[in-house]
Amino acid sequence: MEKKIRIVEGDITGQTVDAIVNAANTSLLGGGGVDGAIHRAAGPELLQECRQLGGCPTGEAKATRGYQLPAKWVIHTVGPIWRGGTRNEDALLASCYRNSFKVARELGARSIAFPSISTGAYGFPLERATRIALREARETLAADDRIEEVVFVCFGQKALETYQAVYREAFGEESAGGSSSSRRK
Ligand code: AR6
Repeated sequence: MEKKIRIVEGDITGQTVDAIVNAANTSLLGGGGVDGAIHRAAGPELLQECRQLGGCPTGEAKATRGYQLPAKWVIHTVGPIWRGGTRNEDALLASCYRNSFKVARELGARSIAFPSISTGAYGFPLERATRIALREARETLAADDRIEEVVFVCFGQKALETYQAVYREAFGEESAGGSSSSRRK
């Protein structure tokens, strides 16, 4: 089961998977960070489709097509803004992962790549977020045979090392996937 989780360093827009997850905001109309990168790589049709979705509450997820991305779908989720940990941030972040997996199942996606939701502009502590991400992936993979591969795309060395360390702690072994992504555009 654990072998279905891969940890790679790189840019999520180059990932060859069925669906990539976007760390968006409640407007779903684009932004900076990974959201900006995904919109640039997918092309303007992505924004056109996002305009039809009417936004998305924190912790939920909505899908669009991937347009010029190698991924067929983009699952847009909205992570919590970190406010010190007292505003239900952990549960909301877990809900982003859970709802993204739920949407992936509905789409029939077998492989899905995640960025580190909320850990950039939204300020969620990286290690704490990584524990939640890996726990949710593990639980989904244990309960669901249809999702075959979950890729965590780490943007930079610090994120990569954090994911690998939390993975070792949780699973007691090295993760599959190596230390650099050959799928970068
Ligand atoms: N591929 C993979 N990961 C990336 C990429 C990329 N191309 N670019 C950045 N990251 P952030 P948030 C990492 O700020 O914290 C946007 O403006 C980055 O290093 O993109 O959820 C939205 O519109 C970090 O680890 O998202 C919202 O307003 C992670 O992606 C707001 O930012 C998430 O950082 C959402 O903030």
